[in-house]
Amino acid sequence: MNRTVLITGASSGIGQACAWVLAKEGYRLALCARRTERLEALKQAILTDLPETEILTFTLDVRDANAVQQATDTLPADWQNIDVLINNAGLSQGLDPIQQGKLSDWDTMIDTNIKGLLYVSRAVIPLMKNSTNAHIINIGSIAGKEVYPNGNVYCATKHAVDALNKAMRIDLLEKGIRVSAIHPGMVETEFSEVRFHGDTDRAKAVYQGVEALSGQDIAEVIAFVLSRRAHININDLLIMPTAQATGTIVNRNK
Ligand code: NDP
Ligand code: 8X3
Repeated sequence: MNRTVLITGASSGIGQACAWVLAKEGYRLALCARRTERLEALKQAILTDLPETEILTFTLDVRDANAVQQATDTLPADWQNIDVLINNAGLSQGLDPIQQGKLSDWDTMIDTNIKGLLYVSRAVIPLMKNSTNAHIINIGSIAGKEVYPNGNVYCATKHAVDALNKAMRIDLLEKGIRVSAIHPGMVETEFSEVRFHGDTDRAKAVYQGVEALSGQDIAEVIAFVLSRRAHININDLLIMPTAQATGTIVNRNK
């Protein structure tokens, strides 16, 4: 049977691109996010192009520990073996100095990027027990490798993902589950629109004059990482646009 991948945050950006790229490689797709209608539209679009693809969609807010457990406990019988988990759901909220940060923004980032990733991993890892080729991909960020002005809490959550990636690698070693972190720099998705609470002009300015990465660029690297022979684990990759040297040093001369 083809490998089954569960992708969190598949309704947009990197997660959506992973769904497309892995569908083309013959994976069975279990796709979740909060925006169900987006998942349904994605499913239909993939089925139009690639009618053989097996796709399961379900609504999930990764911040809700009970909902995460319930969703994985009630997966249809033929979806209870998961080979690949892509912990992609995540977001940034605000870009404020720490003394002015909004508590609700902090809670949302911590609950989604750290606690959500933990809840999903804890619920899905038992579903990998029959897989002969199990692999977890954790989506970190350049923000998990360095900090930048006003990035404070978002950077802290992605540093936590970096730490959890290393910790999972140790704890899951005996189970033979591969664990890899993908740390992108600037990727043009809905990320900045979400960070700036729907301010599209401010979001557009982030990508002005620079060729950012696309979700597809990241998804293709993930497909490569997943396709290595079983004795190879790519622990950690930092992937930047050519025009971006650090979180904040960007050549905008495009
Ligand atoms: P998008 O905003 O385009 O996509 C984010 C996805 O996460 C959406 O599908 C969204 O779905 C989902 N999501 C957010 N909150 C929740 C939640 N509580 N429960 C379930 N799903 C949720 O951004 P990206 O594709 O860019 O972001 C994907 C990942 O990549 C994130 O972890 C982000 O931190 C990381 N990243 C992004 C970079 C960038 O520059 N864009 C760079 C480095 C890392 P929905 O709203 O439907 O629930
Ligand atoms: C998203 C990229 O540079 O805004 O993780 O932190 S950045």
